[in-house]
Amino acid sequence: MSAILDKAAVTTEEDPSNLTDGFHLVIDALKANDIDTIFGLIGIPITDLARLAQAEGMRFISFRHEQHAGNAAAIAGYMTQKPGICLTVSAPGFLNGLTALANATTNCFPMILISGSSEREIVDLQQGDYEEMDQVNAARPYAKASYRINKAEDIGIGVARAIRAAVSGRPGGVYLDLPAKLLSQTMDAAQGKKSMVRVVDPVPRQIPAPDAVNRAIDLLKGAKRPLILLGKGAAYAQSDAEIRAFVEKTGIPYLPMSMAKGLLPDTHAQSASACRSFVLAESDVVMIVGARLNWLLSHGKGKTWGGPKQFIQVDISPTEPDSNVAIAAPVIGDIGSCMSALLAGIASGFSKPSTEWTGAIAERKEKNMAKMAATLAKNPSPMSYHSALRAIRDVLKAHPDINLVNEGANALDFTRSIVDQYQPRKRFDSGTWGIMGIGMGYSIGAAVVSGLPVVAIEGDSAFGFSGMELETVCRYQLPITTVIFNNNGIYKGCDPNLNPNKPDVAVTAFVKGARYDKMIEAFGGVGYHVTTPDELAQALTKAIAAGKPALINAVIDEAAGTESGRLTNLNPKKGAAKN
Ligand code: ADP
Ligand code: TZD
Ligand code: MG
Repeated sequence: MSAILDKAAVTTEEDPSNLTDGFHLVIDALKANDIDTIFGLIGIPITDLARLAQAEGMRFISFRHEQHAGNAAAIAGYMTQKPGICLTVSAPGFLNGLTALANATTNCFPMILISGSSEREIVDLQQGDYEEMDQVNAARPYAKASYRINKAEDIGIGVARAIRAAVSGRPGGVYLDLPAKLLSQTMDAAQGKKSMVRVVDPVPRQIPAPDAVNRAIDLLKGAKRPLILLGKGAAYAQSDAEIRAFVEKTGIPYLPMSMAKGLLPDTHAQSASACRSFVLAESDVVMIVGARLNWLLSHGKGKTWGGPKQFIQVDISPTEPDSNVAIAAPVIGDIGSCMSALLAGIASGFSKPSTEWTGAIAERKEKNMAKMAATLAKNPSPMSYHSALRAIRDVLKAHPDINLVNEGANALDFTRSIVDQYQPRKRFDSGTWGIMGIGMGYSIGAAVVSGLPVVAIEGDSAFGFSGMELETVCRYQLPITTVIFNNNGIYKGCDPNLNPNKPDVAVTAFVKGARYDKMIEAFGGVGYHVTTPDELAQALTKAIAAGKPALINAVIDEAAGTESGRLTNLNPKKGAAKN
């Protein structure tokens, strides 16, 4: 046990029991703000900080790679509106965590990456310190804010500043740099206690302007073919009742973005998910709630969006409207306050959309769903994405509160469209970047924060980015079932090497018939190897019931996927040039 855990071991001329140090002050500052969990990976200079956190009653979830600790922190932030905390060592550990910090910022998830750093004097003169790096500046472009605390007496205010920066307004990632020297600095314990800051109202309500609300309602009232688009900002806002009331009282059809699935149950009569292209193209007024018109929505223009349209945008960020197309009615504020104001605005009367519009949607929906049902009913061998997902969908129907983590290309696209969500903030996926590697980090974060089971549906490539964290899953005995959609590679496992004279396999191909189920067995978890939908359903049912670490290796037809999944249009193809 380290000396730092023993306050009396801090030696000084004065009475040592009256002293505290940077280590204790950091933990006290986090605890003062009800932060009870740290995700991280230890080493110089933060090992004792992690030990102390544990000793002082916090949970420290210790990972095998910082990126996954960072992803766990980010998803914890998204689920709770409190910043998730990731703790790493200097330079390489910090950089490993930085991908997660940047991903959190991109997705508007609140998190704080805290890294230890080396001697300022040596780093700044570039004299070659152990793990030397100017971390504050390296983090700045990828974070909402980047701070360094240099004095023990500033730890309280520094941590408060980081928390407020992460969760207020549009949430995002914050970097907090703790030099080694700061951690061992001592100060009077009573003064230290006084320097602690509990952040008052860290997520302040932001009430929209009444004229902005009226403008939006007027536009909606004049619409012939209105549509509501719900994004993950709407899920994050935890204003589920207001959003549902607004959707149901107006009778306007809605489309959830992938992580907004479940905000209203996917089986809701007003969901237009089954005819997404139709409603995007045909709508005349679109109200966007907590979503951005980025690439995921074709930037609000082009063929996807069909004829002329007017947009209402409900968002906390005043600079989001007009980022891609003109927004006729921006409503700026937090979604809870905005939806309440909009609800009040329609209280005096709102005519539901015409049956011409809702009927056309219902007709298309029915047709598309019948077509999908026929595809899902097939039982090819080896399994297709569809037959495997039919089995998973049916099992998960009985577990509406399960956390679903999802990444891959085809494994992501098909799961999103086939597996229904019934509750808000239960689907966590590759998000705004389409990033691979969030699988085990998000799963661990979701399991730790919710105490509920997680099912991670992973492409075999996607899983590889974080696969070593299976050991972490097993070490903490988390109720996580990982399902690998094993098609022997990226997008497809059967592509040829275009050069017939070289022995290497194609750039997309992996070892054929890999047994990922054996990986989890190495750490004491339960592995399943399945080749049919029935076997998959049985294994998943058993694994969820057991509530213990499990991995199901589901063999999928290696020819079933398409390159880049749904994103074929973004993938530049070589032209006429030979090879
Ligand atoms: P999606 O990927 O689901 O389309 P995005 O991440 O692109 O969603 O958009 C989320 C949006 O939600 C961001 O523009 C962000 O500013 C906004 N947002 C986040 N939290 C809130 C909140 N509490 N109130 C209002 N808007 C929010
Ligand atoms: N690296 C990172 C960090 N993110 C990425 N998105 C990619 C690489 C590129 N990429 C995708 O966009 S999807 C994907 C990669 C490597 C993996 C697809 O293969 P999979 O899924 O096995 O996970 P399917 O089911 O075979 O399509
Ligand atoms: Mg694959």
